[in-house]
Amino acid sequence: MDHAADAMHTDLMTITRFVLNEQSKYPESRGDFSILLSHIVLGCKFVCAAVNKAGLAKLIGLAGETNVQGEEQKKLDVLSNEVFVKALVSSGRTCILVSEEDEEAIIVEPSKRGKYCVVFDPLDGSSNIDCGVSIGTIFGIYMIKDAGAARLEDVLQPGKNMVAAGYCMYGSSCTLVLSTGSGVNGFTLDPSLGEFILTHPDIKIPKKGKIYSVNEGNAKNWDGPTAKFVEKCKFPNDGSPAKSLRYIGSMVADVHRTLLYGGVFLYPADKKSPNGKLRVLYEVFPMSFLMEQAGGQSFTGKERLVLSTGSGVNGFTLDPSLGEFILTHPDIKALDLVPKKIHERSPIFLGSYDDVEEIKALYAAEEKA
Ligand code: AFP
Repeated sequence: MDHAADAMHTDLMTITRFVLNEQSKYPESRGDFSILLSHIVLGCKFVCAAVNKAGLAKLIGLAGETNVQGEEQKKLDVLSNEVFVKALVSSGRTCILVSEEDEEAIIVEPSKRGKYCVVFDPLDGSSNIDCGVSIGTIFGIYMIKDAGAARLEDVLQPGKNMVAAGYCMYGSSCTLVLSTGSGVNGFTLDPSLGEFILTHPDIKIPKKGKIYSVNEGNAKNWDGPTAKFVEKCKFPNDGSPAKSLRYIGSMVADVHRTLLYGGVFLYPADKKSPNGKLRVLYEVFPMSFLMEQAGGQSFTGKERLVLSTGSGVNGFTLDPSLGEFILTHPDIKALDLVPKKIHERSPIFLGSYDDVEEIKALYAAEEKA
């Protein structure tokens, strides 16, 4: 009998045990984060069950409302949002919530407040629900010092200030991928136990990938660097093989594949949508955080412009002899972006380190030209 394999099957690392282990490394910790996470996990389990039952329970269909982006809301979006908001508020560990489905941020009433701000998309990719494609929940967590004085500005922070980020994918299996700032780990829901079990420890994205993932239907409106990059994926001029195209149109599923197999996911700016489509706080930041933690990188393509005001983090250095700010850091990361509005959008290029490096070089070349 293979006792080592047997031990693996009987000594289960659940997500709760994993987070408690992490917590024990910080003796001053009071367990607030573990409690918050257990409420997020509960929300994910609930949504997973609802997604699985959707066809049967006739949950699919319009709820008769549109969300703040003017998109049609489905019943499952409404339900998922309610579940997460209630789970997060009842944890007693949150003070500000920003949801893709709610126009305004929710400021938690003082008696239920804790020190964490959670930004989330309760059901991303919901236009795919009707055909059973993988969809997911995305979340990012900030921590503030004084929960009593919580203000909206507390969530308008760069993504690098997040203390944790993750997503849960409702697909052929239900997988929760989490980073608390020291690597990325993946947990799969064992339906018979009702527990997320560590199945993908210490995920590292391949340094270079063989896949690119983009909505090519927007190609006629792309800017030069995006068009050049995609052309190079298809017709490489350095002797390397052409990349494969994979695009689901559900960010969690596309990013999950990118994280595990390598390659690059892009939702660039185009002439019709100069800021791209994806939202900074609850799509771009959490996914960028995970990518960086897994050894990849993330770039917005236009960070230099956003940051050229000289406030906060930027890529310009004053040359005193010229009296001019010179571009010195053309590769500022997506996580440096400082959002001004809670539902702000940004272009995004994320994935394997070398692939994103190529995109950055194309933007830097255009900047120079
Ligand atoms: P929906 O939630 O409306 O399905 O949008 C999904 C999404 O926000 C993100 O998950 C995808 O990556 C992206 O939009 C797909 O957008 P396109 O349909 O324009 O390619």
